[in-house]
Amino acid sequence: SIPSREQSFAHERTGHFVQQKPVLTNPYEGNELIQDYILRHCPPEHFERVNSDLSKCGERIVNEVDALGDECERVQPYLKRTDGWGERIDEIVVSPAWYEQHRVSAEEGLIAIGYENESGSFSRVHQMAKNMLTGASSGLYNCPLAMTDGAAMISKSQRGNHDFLEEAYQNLTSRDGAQFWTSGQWMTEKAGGSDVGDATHTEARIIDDKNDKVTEGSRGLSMFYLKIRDAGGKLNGIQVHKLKEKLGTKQLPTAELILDGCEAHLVGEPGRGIPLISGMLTVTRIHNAVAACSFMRRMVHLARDYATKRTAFKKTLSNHAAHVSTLARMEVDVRAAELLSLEVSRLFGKSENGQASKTEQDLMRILTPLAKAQTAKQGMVVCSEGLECFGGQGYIEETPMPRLFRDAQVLPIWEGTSTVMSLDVLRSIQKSSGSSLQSLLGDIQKKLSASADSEALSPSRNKIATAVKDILRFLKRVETESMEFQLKSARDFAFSLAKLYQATLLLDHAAFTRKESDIYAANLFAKNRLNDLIYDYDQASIKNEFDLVFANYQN
Ligand code: UCC
Ligand code: FAD
Repeated sequence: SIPSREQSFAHERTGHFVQQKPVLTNPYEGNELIQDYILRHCPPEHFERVNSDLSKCGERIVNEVDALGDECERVQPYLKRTDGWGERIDEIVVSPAWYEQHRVSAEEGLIAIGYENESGSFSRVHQMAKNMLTGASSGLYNCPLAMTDGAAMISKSQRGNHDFLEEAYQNLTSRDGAQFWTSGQWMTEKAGGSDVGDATHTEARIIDDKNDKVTEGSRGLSMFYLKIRDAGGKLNGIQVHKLKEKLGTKQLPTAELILDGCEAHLVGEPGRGIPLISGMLTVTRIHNAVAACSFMRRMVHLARDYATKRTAFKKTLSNHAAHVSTLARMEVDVRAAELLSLEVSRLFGKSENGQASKTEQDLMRILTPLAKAQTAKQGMVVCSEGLECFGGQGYIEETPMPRLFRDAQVLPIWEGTSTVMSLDVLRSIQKSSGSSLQSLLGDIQKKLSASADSEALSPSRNKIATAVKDILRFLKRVETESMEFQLKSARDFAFSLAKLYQATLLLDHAAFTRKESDIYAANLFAKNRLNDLIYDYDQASIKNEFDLVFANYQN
């Protein structure tokens, strides 16, 4: 008889195994640190409103926003150069989900909260905490929102001098999706983005003015306000040269533009563009830190859930101490980043409302570049480690992990690279004749003393006290060194200060909550992260490092 198919062939069996997915749950309800921070700092009369707004937003993220964010990644923007008849239109086409993110952002008041000022100076914490929750689900809409916030802040402060900014201010801060505007921030030209003074080639001319002298360098830069389209809907002298192909941020169109015959209005004084835009950069750099927290927290949130669902070697990952230890280190880094970002937001709110003391203003100035640089680097590390926590699944494109990983990589680059931020830390110290640094060190001492009654926190306190002594010793020596030496050490110095301050915030937070997990987090961060502070070199290292890098280099 003829053998059956079953008997003749060996059949491959794929089995029925399907891995259970990690699930996103309400990101506010799942984040005790943000809740405790709000409990501590929110004026009691505003607490219920802020708390329930964040909780409701957390539900909306799970039920609506996160899926829109996924769609923004799937349906990416493209440039439509001409219409069907060949007329040049330079239209950047984005997904419907991108427009939905616009509506949601307006309705949730992701910009408006900072300007309605309902909770007074605490409104900025409320706003930034909300952006921290939504960011990872926003399909990178948090990028235009950051720049919108910067533009809203400038419009608010300058609208008394320029009538045309009133309309902008009203629209940039609207809660109505149809009225809400977003803004870009155009500083970088093809020649570069760090040294803006040298790299800017676009020239502005006053209409009918015959004087065409141009001032070179950053003293020749001014700020302008322009609308993208005229009343008839035509582009305002703007050509979209191309959309960039990027490693990440694929949801977000990034274009090279040519401004030719573009009508723009001068804002502020001619030649004062850099100092004026610096205020805007403060806002966008805080958003950058907030975005880093959002991406990291999402990785940890999903990795924690996955650890309870994925089994290897007969146990869930949550029962493998080595895996939990990896998660714990990520958790501590995220907490440190969240505390630093919330603290800068709190100081920013106080400073805007005229309630910041001199010390708080100093802190705000020096902590902004420190927070931008440090959280961006932490974001990359945590998103990379987080991806690995899912094993091969972390590498699968349809999951959120590759997107978070790619998008985190931009955070140290745009809004000023890590080195540019470190130089800004030095600028803040020099401009304040040392006062910003003294305020920072003074605040650390204050927080050390305030926690003195907690024996459980002594490991963290001792580590911080030793690191402060080392930094003071280094600063004493630096005074006698060359400018080149100071610039060389700026970056390591900035990261050391940032970690030191993060350790201090964790200590201070634990001293407030007295929760065992917070105490453990403070001690663990101090133990792991204050060990590798490197800022102490000698002058010879400049030449030694040059020789090391360029050994055998031939061009
Ligand atoms: O990348 C961009 C957008 C990306 C998307 C945004 C998303 C955000 C988060 C979303 C997450 C998903 S927009 C491009 C960003 N570009 C930058 O950040 C530029 C980086 N380069 C710098 O920051 C440089 O340090 C420059 C351009 C500021 C250097 O310019 P100068 O002119 O050489 O610097 P000076 O001479 O030191 O400073 C000129 C003046 C001084 O004031 P005066 O004239 O009164 O003495 C400085 O004190 O500007 C003042 N100044 C500042 N003031 C400079 N920096 C600051 C500051 N940070 N704060 C206050
Ligand atoms: P460079 O300045 O060439 O930096 C190269 C390296 O040199 C870096 O490691 C840097 O740290 C180092 N370096 C530079 N100066 C010094 C120094 N003095 N000492 C020591 N080291 C130094 N710009 C906008 O204006 N608007 C936008 O909307 C915008 N969107 C962007 C979107 C994306 C996805 C990206 C990637 C960039 C965007 N940018 C935008 C530009 C961005 O702000 C710049 O790329 C960034 O500021 C860095 O400038 P650069 O590319 O010229 O790098």
